[in-house]
Amino acid sequence: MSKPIVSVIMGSDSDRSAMNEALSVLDDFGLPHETKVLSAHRTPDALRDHILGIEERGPEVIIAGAGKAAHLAGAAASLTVIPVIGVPLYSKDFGGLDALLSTVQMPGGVPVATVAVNGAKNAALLAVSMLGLKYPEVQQKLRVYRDQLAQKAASRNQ
Ligand code: RP5
Repeated sequence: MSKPIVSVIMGSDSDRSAMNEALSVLDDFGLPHETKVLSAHRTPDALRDHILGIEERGPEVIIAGAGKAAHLAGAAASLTVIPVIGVPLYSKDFGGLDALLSTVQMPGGVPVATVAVNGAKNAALLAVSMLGLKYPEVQQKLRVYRDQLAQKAASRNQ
């Protein structure tokens, strides 16, 4: 795998630190990814071009993180049939509840798989899980990861 297999987009440069958790998981699993700051509100044309080009570039899953009136994941989902995982991001006024509702409350027909507020790590793990259906080596790495999680939890009881 050398072409990007996951496309990670975020609404603002200020989202980078929260979204880095997703990039770090993708790196750990050896999944090539592309990253771009794109906004449903500030750069709608660039977002559209980016999403419409995705099938040609290679990504098979999109992770979209945004805060406040977080329409990025939904707007991306409206432009492609590739699965979109939305990451609602924390902001101080409403603690991320605004972004959670904006991301998760999609109208019937255009779903966004939404993780918890600031759940970029889980978004990447969900992408890994989806890709594992197609790539056995990825699924195997996920099994090992889960085994390690279980062992770590069990070791705390010893
Ligand atoms: C959203 O507004 C972004 O995803 C970000 O979480 C939030 C604030 O953006 P900035 O004003 O910091 O650029 O669109």
